[in-house]
Amino acid sequence: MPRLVVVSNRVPLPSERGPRAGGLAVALADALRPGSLWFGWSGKRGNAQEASLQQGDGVSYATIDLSEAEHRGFYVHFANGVLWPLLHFRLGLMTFRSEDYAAYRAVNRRFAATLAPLLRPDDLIWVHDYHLIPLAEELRALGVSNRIGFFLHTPFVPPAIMQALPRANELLESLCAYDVTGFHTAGYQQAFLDCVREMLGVRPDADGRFLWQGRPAQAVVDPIGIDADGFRSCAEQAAHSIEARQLRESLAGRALGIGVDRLDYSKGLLSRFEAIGRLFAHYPEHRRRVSFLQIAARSREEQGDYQRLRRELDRIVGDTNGRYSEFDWVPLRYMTRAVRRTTLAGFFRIARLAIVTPLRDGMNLVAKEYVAAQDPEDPGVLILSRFAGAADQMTDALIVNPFDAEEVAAAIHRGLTMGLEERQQRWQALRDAVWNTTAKQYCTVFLSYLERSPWSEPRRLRAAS
Ligand code: GDG
Repeated sequence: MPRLVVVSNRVPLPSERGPRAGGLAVALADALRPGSLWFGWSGKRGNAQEASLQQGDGVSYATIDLSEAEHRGFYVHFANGVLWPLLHFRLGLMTFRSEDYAAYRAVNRRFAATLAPLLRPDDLIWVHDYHLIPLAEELRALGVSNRIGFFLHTPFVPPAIMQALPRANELLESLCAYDVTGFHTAGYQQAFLDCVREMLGVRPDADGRFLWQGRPAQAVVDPIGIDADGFRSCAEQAAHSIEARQLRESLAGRALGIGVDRLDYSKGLLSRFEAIGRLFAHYPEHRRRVSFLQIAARSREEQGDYQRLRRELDRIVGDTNGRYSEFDWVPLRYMTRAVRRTTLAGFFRIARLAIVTPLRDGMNLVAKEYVAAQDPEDPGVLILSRFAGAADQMTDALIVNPFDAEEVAAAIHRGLTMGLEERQQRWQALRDAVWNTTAKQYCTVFLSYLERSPWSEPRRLRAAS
């Protein structure tokens, strides 16, 4: 069996797994068989040039530090200041500077130069996310001929948006250097194929395959999921934890509505809070009967857009609470600290509804975690943005337009007043969706595409296209 080499910008080192443990580490747990290698940034800033090695659970971790300048140009300015807003349809927040783009390409080149000597000829290489789009091209330039796959965790944008990015063609060409490129939804795959067709003149077939510079490439759909069984049993236990008991007591019999998101403009927190205000304005019967808890762990604090968002959120939370609070009831509890994953699972189980209303989101795992955590006898209601990738599969949620605060307020009202039978029916359908596309399946599907990629048979594909 070939060795799996995972590459991601940030490596979740076993020595430093804190309260945020989860995300990619959980999603890839099954694929990371003993002997696998995970390569990427250590999260530290420094000038050491060599990779530092660490072992944990049979997996090897090789990380490099980024210099201050690399961190600023590659990570803060280009990856998070250009690609993140672009891929979330927020062109107005995109600030392109050619020197940041140069830093982005240079860091990818450095990743490739440090990784290449660690590779074996039959390794399967799986690269994650928008920080590392040029990595395969850089590895190929060093003579690496292994199969290399790429998975994009964000949405992909149609040509009309992609064309706003200076040097967009170069980045599209870089993506074409991968054997397999994976997306969460058919819509993102289609947008990518439209871009390569219109902007690079490529002619993909019905299975998303095409030839690029004589090499076959394929765009595939592979929705990410969670360890649903694991999360369910975690939630069952955590519902009896001290934190869950304290939360329940503090509610004094009121319903709980929960939101859990990184503090990010893509997550739609401002319009969510606006909708909560409108709920109390238009449906006053819910005053004193429901409390909302928003956990919004701070992220990317070095970015001005995130600092501004935080100030705006502070203001709207203060405004909503000032307007509707009673001396013994606060409508909106808001914390910007991360909580432990088990605590979160227990909170999900207690919550009568979850509000997952990103303005754009590649998938959104919180929606899946909330469903997995529910008590089948008395499940809660999921309110889900139509612009989350998860909405493709979770069609039995209350699907809303997150830009429409009135519609979201009406959905919250509907969720809070929904009868047990409808809640159970909806939850059963959602449960099927969550258990049909688990983390394990996500890995199996991607790796089987990569293992089957026809890179050694270019002539056959050329004849077919
Ligand atoms: C990107 C894409 C795509 C959140 N707060 C805390 C905490 N979390 C956990 C959640 C969930 C994860 O973090 C967040 O995942 P999401 O999928 O919701 O969003 P992104 O971080 O933006 O992830 C997204 C994902 O990649 C995977 O492909 O779904 O669309 O944007 O697991 O529970 N965990 C803990 N404390 C917190 O305070 N422990």
